[in-house]
Amino acid sequence: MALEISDNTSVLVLTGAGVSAESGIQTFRASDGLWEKHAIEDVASPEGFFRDPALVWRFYSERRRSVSAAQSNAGHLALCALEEELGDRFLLATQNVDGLHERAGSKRVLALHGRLMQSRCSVCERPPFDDDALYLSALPMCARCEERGGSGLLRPHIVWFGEALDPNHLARVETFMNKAEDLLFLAVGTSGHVYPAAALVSVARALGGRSVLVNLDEAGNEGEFDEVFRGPSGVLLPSLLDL
Ligand code: BV8
Repeated sequence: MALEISDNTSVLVLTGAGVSAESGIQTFRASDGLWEKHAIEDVASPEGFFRDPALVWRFYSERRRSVSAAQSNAGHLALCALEEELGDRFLLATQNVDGLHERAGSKRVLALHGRLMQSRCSVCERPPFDDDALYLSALPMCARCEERGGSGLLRPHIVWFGEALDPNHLARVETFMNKAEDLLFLAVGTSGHVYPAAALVSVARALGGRSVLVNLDEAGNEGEFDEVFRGPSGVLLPSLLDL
């Protein structure tokens, strides 16, 4: 049942919350998912942040707390082993903000939707910085703005709905796919609802690439994939990647 990966195959992997589910991290759209308790627009949009920054910081602080206690799982490790084998014929674009791919050892990772363990200032152009602090009561303010006599609220370094993804990330994905002799697009643990990530399968197909989905339930863009393997990524990936 292993995927066909030959010496001229380039593998672009797109992961979503499902690949971290076996690490105990809640997904978004499951019945007990993260969005169940919070309306998306209230906690994952710039409007929601400016309306109630304390609520948003509580939401992201709770996620920082659970991610800090989490361990990478066999699905993360299988993708590390594939990267080891393929080198620059491997690229991992993740929608996850939990950093568990890097913690497992993945190097060639694009964090399309940002990083939970980084903050940035919502006012000045100070670059994002590592920050695993929990802000459950006082709102974090930017020290650099204060030095300049201003005031800037810190925000999680996350791409919220209605915000653009990093154009460099999208350019790297496009270049990788265009350069591939034999392209395999592998999506893992994503419901295929969020764009532009959910459109990558169509780009891969348009370039003549093969497309495979590994997912526990049916995904919104499932019909776009050549092959679908139903089940947990921590179980399926090691055998599909024949590691
Ligand atoms: C943008 C940060 C434009 C929050 C997130 C067309 C083109 C462009 C944009 C749009 C478009 N159509 C609509 C839009 C707007 C919007 C969008 O896509 N809306 C959707 C809801 C319709 N897109 C945007 O706003 C994007 N921005 O394009 O802006 C622009 C351009 C220029 C200038 C200005 C603006 C921004 C999108 C990013 C939003 N931020 N995250 C946070 O993480 O806190 S999205 C959020 O959803 C998470 O990042 C998450 O990763 C992502 C996708 O969810 P999934 O990862 O798929 O998780 P989900 O729970 O849904 O599914 C999990 C799956 O795993 C399930 O299917 C389950 O079966 C499976 N599973 C569970 N366990 C396992 C498993 N599988 C395997 N093994 C298991 N064990």
